[in-house]
Amino acid sequence: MKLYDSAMAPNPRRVRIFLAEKGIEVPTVQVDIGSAENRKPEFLAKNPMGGVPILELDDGTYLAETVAICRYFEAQQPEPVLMGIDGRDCAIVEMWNRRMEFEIAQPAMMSFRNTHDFFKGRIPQVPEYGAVCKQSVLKRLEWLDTELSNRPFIAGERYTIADITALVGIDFGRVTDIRIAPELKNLQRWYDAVSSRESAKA
Ligand SMILES: N[C@@H](CCC(=O)N[C@@H](CS)C(=O)NCC(=O)O)C(=O)O
Repeated sequence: MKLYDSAMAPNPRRVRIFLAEKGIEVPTVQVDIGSAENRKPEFLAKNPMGGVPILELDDGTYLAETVAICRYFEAQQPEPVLMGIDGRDCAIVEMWNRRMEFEIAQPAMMSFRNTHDFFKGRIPQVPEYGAVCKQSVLKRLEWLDTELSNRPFIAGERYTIADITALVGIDFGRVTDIRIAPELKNLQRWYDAVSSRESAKA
């Protein structure tokens, strides 16, 4: 088994944190997205979408999509449970993880992709869209602060994949100056707790 990883990129970090929480070690191959290695035919043969992470299984299967890779490891090693304990709980965790993807992590990445020199000439950039995404994340952080007034973690009483997605999205937002405003005390309390876990170093 091999994880195609990229040290600076947010989605691979989500998988690395997930693995660290489970105490699973997987050999990694660094993909240099700076030199667009992920857009070369050899990589596209593994993942036609051209994104990292990818997990190569021992039977030669390539799994792409961060959540699909996490789902694989959750099934292989359920403890500690990060994606829900029963049907109801799995649905709640999924609801929150999707919200963290769609409302925080994805727009933070879009803010970067549409405004940063890194992607100039690689993808069509619409800087105005990047600016809208940034403002949208900032509004959603205010909302998340109110949600976190009555529970320790994003999806409830336990740390889950939704916390990983939100943490990585917020950390990545720093590249385009997305920050937790000082008045968002609940969010800051949550951020301090999740970012001080050993797994956050992954
Ligand atoms: N939907 C995919 C997104 C994968 C993705 O976009 N990965 C980024 C890194 S965070 C990437 O490979 N970027 C380089 C590029 O698009 O050229 C997932 O959830 O894993």
